Amino acid sequence: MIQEALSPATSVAADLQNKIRTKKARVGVLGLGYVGLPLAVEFARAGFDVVGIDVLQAKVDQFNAGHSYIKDVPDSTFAPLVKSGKLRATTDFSVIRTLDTIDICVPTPLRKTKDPDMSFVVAATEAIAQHIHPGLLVMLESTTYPGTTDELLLPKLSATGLDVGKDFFLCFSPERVDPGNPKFQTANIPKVVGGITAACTEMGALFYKQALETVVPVSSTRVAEMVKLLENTFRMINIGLVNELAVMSSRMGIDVWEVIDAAATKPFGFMPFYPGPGLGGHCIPIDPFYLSWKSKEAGIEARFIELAGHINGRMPAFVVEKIQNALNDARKSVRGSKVHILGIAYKRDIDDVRESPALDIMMLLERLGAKVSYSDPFVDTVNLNARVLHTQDMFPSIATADCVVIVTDHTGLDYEKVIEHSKVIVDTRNALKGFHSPKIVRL
Ligand code: SAJ
Repeated sequence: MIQEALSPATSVAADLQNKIRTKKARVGVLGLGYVGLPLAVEFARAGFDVVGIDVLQAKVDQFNAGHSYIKDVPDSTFAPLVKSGKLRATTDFSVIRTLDTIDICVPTPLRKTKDPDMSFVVAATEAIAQHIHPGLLVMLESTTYPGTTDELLLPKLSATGLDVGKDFFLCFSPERVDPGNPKFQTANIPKVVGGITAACTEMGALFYKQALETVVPVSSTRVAEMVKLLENTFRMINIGLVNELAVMSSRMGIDVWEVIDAAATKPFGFMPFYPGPGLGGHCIPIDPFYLSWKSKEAGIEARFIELAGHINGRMPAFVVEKIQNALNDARKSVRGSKVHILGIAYKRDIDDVRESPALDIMMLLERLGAKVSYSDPFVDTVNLNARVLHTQDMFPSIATADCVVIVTDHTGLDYEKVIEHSKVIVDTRNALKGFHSPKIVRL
């Protein structure tokens, strides 16, 4: 039981535990994006008073007007919580003085030089240090390199004179939000949590248990930080493997999609990944480089990650090569040809274009002199080479294009009609699985 684990001297801990158990703890979430907003909602739904903190006044205003800007949280859930007063937002960080817990859910992007940009985490930590008080539970959720919590956050928070594990509690708990996932959302995704001390871990686990279905305590913040990096590096490496297999199979005249489908019949010891035009999103192409950056500091070269990054990074060029060959077979040069891209979001059925390989493909095509256009039902406009492109009506664009390229396989498109109206179509996602036509060029 938690009680035995804490010495009587930590009445601060006992008091905080009690507030958490009785749901009287005042919960804070710093950073109201696709991680923070759903987390705030879960704790408000569990009965806590929750304050969201964000630096963007526009976000705070929308939040307080009861409008959820996160697709996974419908207004029908969100608005009543705001209306009831259980959920509110502010840009005023001094509210931290009144809080009992605070979750940091701010971005951890990569700089162009592929090293971590910790500026958002540092700013959040410094704000918390400014308003910290005895009895505060601090949890970092942003994906980061192992060592961040103990090397970056702990010194800043301890410099206030408070003792970690006694006066305040500090944990890392990786966010595992998968935007748009119909089956797994914040409440039912198992929650890993590791603290600086055992008392911290137990406090963090007690906290998350109040609102989330499954909590997985681990022995330290570094273990918890590494868990998330393993999860996403696993994906990135395996996607790199099948992308390399796709390039090999293309040269050997083998249908890589058929190979993977047949391998996936193995009922154990195999998990299918699929080749594609490259790696997009704000997790998979980014997170593994947090690990390789940190491992370099430990004198170890993360060769798997670097190699997979190279292979995945080359896929847009491989797709353009396929397009060039398809046009060549039609006795057309890329220069002057009209190439129409179907789908530019980084994965199907979402509107996010961050790191999308479609943008790389379009830039490469323009550099070769092609006239590029796109249709994407989820993405109205996109910035390309300092220009704003708008999504075009699909079928009129396809009819006049010299080559159509499926880069994102959004569901619900009439692919049979797409084939019918295309002169030639490069399919980078096997969206045309089961269709047979000489017009189709598969990855
Ligand atoms: N991709 C492939 N082949 C695959 C799978 C993905 O080329 O077999 C591409 C996608 O098209 C996309 C990129 O990789 O461009 C990333 O796709 P993803 O399916 O990994 O989706 P993400 O980036 O939204 O990853 C998130 C992650 N969630 C968190 O970090 C909390 C990841 O851990 C999830 O496993 C993933 O969603 C998921 O399963 O959907």
